[in-house]
Amino acid sequence: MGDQEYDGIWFGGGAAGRFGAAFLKALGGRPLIVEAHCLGGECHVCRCAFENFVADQASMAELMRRYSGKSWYPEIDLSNISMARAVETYRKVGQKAFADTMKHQTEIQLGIEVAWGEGSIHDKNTVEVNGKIYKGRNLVIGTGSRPTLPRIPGIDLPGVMTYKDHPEIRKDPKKMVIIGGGKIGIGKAAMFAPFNVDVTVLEKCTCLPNWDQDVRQYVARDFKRRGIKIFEGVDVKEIRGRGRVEAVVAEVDGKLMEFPCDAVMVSVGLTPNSEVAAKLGVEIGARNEIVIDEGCQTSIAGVYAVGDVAGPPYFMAIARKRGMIAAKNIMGQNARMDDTLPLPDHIYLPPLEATMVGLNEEEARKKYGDVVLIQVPWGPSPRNPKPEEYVPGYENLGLPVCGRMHTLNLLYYGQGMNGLVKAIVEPKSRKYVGFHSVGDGAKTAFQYLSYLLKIGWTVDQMADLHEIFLNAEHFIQLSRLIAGQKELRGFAVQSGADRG
Ligand code: COM
Repeated sequence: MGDQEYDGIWFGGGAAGRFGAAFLKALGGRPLIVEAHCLGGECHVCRCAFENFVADQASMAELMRRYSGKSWYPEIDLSNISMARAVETYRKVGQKAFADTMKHQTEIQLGIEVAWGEGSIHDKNTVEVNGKIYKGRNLVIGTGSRPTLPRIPGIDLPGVMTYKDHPEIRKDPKKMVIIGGGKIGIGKAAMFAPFNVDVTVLEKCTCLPNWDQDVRQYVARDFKRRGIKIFEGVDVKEIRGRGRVEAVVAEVDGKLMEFPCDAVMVSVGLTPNSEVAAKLGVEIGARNEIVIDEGCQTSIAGVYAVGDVAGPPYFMAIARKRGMIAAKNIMGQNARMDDTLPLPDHIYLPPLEATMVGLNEEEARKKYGDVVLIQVPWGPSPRNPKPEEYVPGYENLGLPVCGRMHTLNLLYYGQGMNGLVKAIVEPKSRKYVGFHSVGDGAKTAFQYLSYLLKIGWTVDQMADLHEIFLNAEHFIQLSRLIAGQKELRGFAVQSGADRG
């Protein structure tokens, strides 16, 4: 290897490129990152970090609305709250601060070389940036993905946006239509609604199709209560407007309907940015992704693809892990993606959030027949509970959400606003097969629950852990309540009732 040659040129300094390059360096290799905009990719600009910020602001707004004038809270006037002002704060400080951190961490702390500028790939060993040629033994493409834009008339009208435009909002929408009820669309609906935005979600098939039925039902009820409308089985025909979006026209139950709006958020999926690699002749798949093997190697030796550009799952952890795997392989190891580790998933539902890992109940019943549910709330709900009212005789209804602010959800006891906890267990082996939660703060636990699923963690092992009570997900204490059962049947066997 010549002096000027890198072990790996990472084309794109997003999550996959940054973590991959860091790993390569840690293994003794010499990486170069080529990046035009900012290290860390879209995360802090308009995705994970940004969404986390917005969801947090939306949670505050929603809780203020709920608590206004109740218990010890004063009446709070929310008529002037503004999503545009919230994102302005992020734009002014958050985006820049995160960008600085990424730059400092990468270039100074880790000493990784970065060629700043729009690069072009000449061949698999040669990249040009600002007229300078860089040579590498390996090329790693990590150019990310972009929101998929369906071919609908009017898609280019001002006022039509995607997640990328969310931080750029300068004026609050009044009526927003969200096209697509996946995790991004549902999350955006829950983020905009607390800011006095009238939100309608139009979904072609079913919202959140892979999620557990109880979580989906929770979201449906919660949205209904909050006035967020959901239409499923909808075929969007057109976005209408003279010079700016004014309505979405869609076929619903065989009838054409018009949904007036002043903003449209399109969230129908992601398309990998693979065009940059086309001239190398790497295989491109049906989703426009660069096809890779389990070692992140493309169809051409010495060319790797990492992160979203290599197709789903589009998940930060996968992007970073793909980067790490490519780095190991460049350094002569034989690293493979471990697909035995279940991938958790998460949706922002301010003031709460939903998290899952493993099988949902339907999948678990299909696979194992009978399953045991460790679940709260569990059993019937009171008919017409009123705020600030205790309804006697209903166990568990106030339990799931025990985060700091949410303890005041006691005001809404029995009203189905406190989230849910659900673990699914295969009774013969006593092993968990899935965990689900709607709550606040539980996602941290799911990072580790994923590994417990992989190693076949049992109810009995869970009952041996040390919970820090009160906690965000309750799996330890709820499991302990039934772990003594010789033949595992859940709560029903103890109460004598069969309500599970
Ligand atoms: C986080 C992006 S903002 S990265 O994964 O740390 O590069």
